[in-house]
Amino acid sequence: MADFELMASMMCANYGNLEREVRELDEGGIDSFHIDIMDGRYVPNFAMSLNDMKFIRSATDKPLDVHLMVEHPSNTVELFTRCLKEGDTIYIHPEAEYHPSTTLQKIIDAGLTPGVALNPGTSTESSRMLLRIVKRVLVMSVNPGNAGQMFLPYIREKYSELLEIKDEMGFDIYWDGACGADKIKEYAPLGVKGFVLGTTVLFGKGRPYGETLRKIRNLEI
Ligand code: S6P
Ligand code: MG
Repeated sequence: MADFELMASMMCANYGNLEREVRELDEGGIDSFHIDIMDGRYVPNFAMSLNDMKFIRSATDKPLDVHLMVEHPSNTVELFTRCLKEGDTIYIHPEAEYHPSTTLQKIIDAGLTPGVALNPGTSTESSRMLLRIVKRVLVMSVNPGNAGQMFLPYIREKYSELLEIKDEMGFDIYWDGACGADKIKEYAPLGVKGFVLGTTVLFGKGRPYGETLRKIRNLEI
């Protein structure tokens, strides 16, 4: 089995004690923290804030994986880049931007890892040129905006297309949305590099995070 990364979808965490959540995930072996930023315009929801992100950045040394679901991220991306460090990633949605490659360049110039997030309805072809610039492609398996949604099976075709071209174009593929152990078992061996874990498998299960993460890594659930 190929190595794969597990990232925690922090919008699903218990905000009654965010510090404890970060510590338990960190000590439990999470690889990185996925931060969903929503503006109520690009998606019909508000999720985490810049302040939540800053707090998590200060509470762990592990990488942050920042998913910007905002209109025109070029207007605000520096608010995020200046709080992050090398090894952290920022994803933008190409259709939320007039000039996505300019915004990606800002992320690169800040010394961070650039990524694009592709919605279920966004084709590989429409973002093809950007795939040469980015290091990571976050493939949405649900429409952006909420946790706890159903997996959309038609996105399987996009995974197949991206797996074909990832090595030549130089990016890694990450899974976001409705990710269960079944998807990891199927897609990690095919070359999907990392998986965002939310309510489907990690949060709200009444089980210590470390135990869930160990079982997923050992493919026991
Ligand atoms: C959705 C967001 C995702 C969710 C994740 C939650 O807009 O980008 O990162 O937080 O999908 O996981 P689950 O297992 O509840 O779908
Ligand atoms: Mg996300």
